[in-house]
Amino acid sequence: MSKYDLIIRGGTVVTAADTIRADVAIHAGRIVAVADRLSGGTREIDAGGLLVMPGGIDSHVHLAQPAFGGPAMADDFESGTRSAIAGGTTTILPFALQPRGASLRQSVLDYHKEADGKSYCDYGFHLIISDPTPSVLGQELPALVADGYTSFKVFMTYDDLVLNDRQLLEVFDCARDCGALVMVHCEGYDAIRFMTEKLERAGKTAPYYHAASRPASVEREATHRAISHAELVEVPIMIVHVSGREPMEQIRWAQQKGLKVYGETCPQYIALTADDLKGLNMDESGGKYVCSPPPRDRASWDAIWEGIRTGVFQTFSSDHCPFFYEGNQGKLNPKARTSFRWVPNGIPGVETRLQILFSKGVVEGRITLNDFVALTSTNHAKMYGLYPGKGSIAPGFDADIVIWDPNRKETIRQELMHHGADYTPYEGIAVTGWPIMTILRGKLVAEEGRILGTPGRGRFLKRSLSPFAEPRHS
Ligand code: DUC
Ligand code: ZN
Ligand code: ZN
Repeated sequence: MSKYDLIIRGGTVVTAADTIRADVAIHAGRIVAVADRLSGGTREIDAGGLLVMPGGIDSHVHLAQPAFGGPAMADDFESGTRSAIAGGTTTILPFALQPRGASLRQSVLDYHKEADGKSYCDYGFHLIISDPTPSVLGQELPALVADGYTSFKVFMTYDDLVLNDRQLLEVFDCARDCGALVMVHCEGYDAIRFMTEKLERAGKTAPYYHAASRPASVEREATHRAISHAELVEVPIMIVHVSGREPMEQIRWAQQKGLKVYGETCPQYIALTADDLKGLNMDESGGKYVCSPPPRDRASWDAIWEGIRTGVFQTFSSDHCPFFYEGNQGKLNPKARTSFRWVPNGIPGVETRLQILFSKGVVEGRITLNDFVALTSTNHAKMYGLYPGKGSIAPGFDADIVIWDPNRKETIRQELMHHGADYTPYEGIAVTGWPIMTILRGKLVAEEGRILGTPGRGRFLKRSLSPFAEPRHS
């Protein structure tokens, strides 16, 4: 009988720390050996000339979420996780959103129903707290954190989600008490409302004005406010989807003060600009790029790279939040044509996250291979209570692996995608570096765009408390 189920032979194994030529042996879904020359596998994969990296972990994904005030999402758990594995990602952390007035526990159960039996990759849930009542903060949230939902997101904007300052403080305080990590969407509600109404009064309703309605100052102000509240309560926070210099500098300032403030950024902030929202002659095709915070400009790309290179950002996530472009559920729905404010807010990206960072980061010489692994996998596992177990290639870790061709040139296009959306906002972007095989707990689940896994193979992950959520003074 063979000693191992699978040996990945002859590749270059890359972790957040090391780059080595080695074979990887897998047994019963786990990595059991990484060594110069291994033998005794039932099956072998020749990875000569290829990189062998931890499968991507995408800690910011929205699936089957009743839209930010609008139509149904383009991805359920089946299509969204299919897209993830096709792109080399083996674990995602989507959100379980609490609608106002609803029980948090019931909301979590509802999302489990959406995901159970449908997922191609492993998944956990962050919570979204929209209604921090005394019973939510006193009972439901601490119980859910104890049950393995150890992080949650709060919003400083959107009619249905926004928390006021007092509520933010209450929620931060609760997170501190139960050891959860808080993710904060930093854009100021009142400023956006003010700008939106002013633009609409001036007839400026095309998708492009979405960006004008929430400029960098709005994100900077909210970032600073969130940091100040977190400082008051002495709770660590993660500022998600940072779009450019001004919020990046707020996070850096906080980190230099010694506060536990972390940062996440996303492909749209190094690959898209607000000009994409103009579409052709300011027509509705700009709606394809409507997401929040909006993409800014090329100088912002440079600021994001500065933040990535200097360690201001720990995670690079997709913020996959897919909507159709065409049709009544899409970005072109009749109401959305009346004003940018009704365009469903979000873009797909779980399948193209790795390629964009690899190409613009590693191939263009901005980051190392090890940085790439840290930013796309290891740091997500560490930040959100999945480490050890996920996020590296070493004995004892789940055999979640992407085998990657660093030289393969491709152009991102919709026909290559496996998501439910009818477009990709990254259409036409040329990249170098592409996933060849995706392995989930030892099983080959995607190869060269072909899906070999099955829905339901992905497991729910109960997560530990994050060491990054421990208060500074504890
Ligand atoms: N925030 C997200 O995290 N995703 C999509 C839209 C938004 O506002
Ligand atoms: Zn957000
Ligand atoms: Zn998001």
